[in-house]
Amino acid sequence: MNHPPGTNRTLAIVKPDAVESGDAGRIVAHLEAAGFKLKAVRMLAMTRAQAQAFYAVHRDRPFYESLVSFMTSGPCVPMVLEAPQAVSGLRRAIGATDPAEAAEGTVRRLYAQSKERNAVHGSDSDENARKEIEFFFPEFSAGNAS
Ligand code: FUP
Repeated sequence: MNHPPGTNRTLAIVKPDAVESGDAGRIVAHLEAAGFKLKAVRMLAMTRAQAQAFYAVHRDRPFYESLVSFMTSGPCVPMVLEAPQAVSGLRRAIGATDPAEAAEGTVRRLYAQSKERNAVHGSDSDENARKEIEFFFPEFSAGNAS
């Protein structure tokens, strides 16, 4: 393959709102049907420290504290997904941050409640995908995963 290691993988998270509403399985099935192969998955309740670290890039934004509270309000389901052009493909499949702006048939359009409680996360670049995969799956770095 021509691409650097990891560029065909991305990280998705089914967020606490969608786990609570019982849509986690449907969201995984939606992504599998969209062509992503599930390579790793786990469920955890993030600590505040984990959520703060995961969203550190947003720490100066007005929604940061609320976002951290939401992301620690219940368990979430991070997963590693594999497909050609995984990062851009997942962003397309999940839709715009605000479900009111998300395209028809996208995960957020189907399952999200608001811009904050928006059902799912998807890495926004290959570099962030590698970092975010490492964050939740340290055993699954590009070097040692098959
Ligand atoms: P996205 O990459 O689509 O998840 O969106 P952003 O990186 O812009 O935002 C990260 C997370 O912050 C979103 F998933 C939800 C949250 N957010 C808010 O709660 N309010 C906002 O106004 C913008 C983002």
